[in-house]
Amino acid sequence: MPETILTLSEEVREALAARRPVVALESTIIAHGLPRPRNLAVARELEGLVRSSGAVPATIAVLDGRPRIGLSKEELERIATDPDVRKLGHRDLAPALTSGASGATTVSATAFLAARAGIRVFATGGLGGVHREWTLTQDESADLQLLARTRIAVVCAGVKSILDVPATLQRLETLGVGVLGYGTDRFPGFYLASSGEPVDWTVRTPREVAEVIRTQDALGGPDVALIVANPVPEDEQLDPQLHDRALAEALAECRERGITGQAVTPFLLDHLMRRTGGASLEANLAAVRGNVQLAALVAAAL
Ligand code: PSU
Ligand code: MN
Repeated sequence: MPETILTLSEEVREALAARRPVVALESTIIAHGLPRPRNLAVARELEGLVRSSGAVPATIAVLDGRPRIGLSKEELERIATDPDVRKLGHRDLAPALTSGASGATTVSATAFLAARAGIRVFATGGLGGVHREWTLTQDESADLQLLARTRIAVVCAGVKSILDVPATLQRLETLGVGVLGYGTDRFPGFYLASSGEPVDWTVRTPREVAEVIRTQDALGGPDVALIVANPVPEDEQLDPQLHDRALAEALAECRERGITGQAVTPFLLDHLMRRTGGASLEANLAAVRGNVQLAALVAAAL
């Protein structure tokens, strides 16, 4: 993609040219996944954690119709505070660019743009996936299909527990997306250290993850993502019983209010946060912090 379409910050461009470690970060979690004004503090904190772990952060968003890879302080602030910032999946990019819109990028749009910019490692909280009641709504996040066509390693705490986790794991298998458990043989449960579902492959160090990425590159074959599933530390997870209660309520309310489409994920995340007295937010943040740090170490090991 020509640079006239993709705008890299000077820092990111220099780091990539010098083959220094770079970690892509998504912006939907900032604009639509976290409450204000905490979201801006978190956005800055995550960039700081990437730096202190030895890599350059590249937060990705679309501003005034231009995809930005790496944001200035002011641009990050805009994403966190401007109420008109939209939520952009990868299918939204062309119309957003054409109309000069501004938007935060989801996992699908971020992974797409990061790969175009030549970034190999991406950190987020939890991936989108197959929603519960999929048979009624056909709601499956575009994250999965995009990751099935994009060569990038995504460090995440599993998929959001608001989803149908076994169905999502099955879909990842069907799509041929590799999943590594980091220090665990259980797939993480986003707010919870474990979803209870098994993973087939366990790795224990950033170097091992980097070796799998290198082997994938050496092997060639279709461009496909590698998911590095990194659990939230058990002492920082949400109380599992509180989680199950609050989630059942949130799902019921979502159904009663007839919320659909892009609004579903932000609604459920926000409802859970209020219902758990903020505890789900703390677990979410603990997971994301761990992920950005691990992603930086993996990028450095690469
Ligand atoms: N993880 C979080 N908070 C979020 C998201 C993920 O901790 O807000 C966002 C990601 O950007 C992900 C999106 O790509 O939710 C999925 O939304 P949907 O289900 O509408 O595809
Ligand atoms: Mn959806």
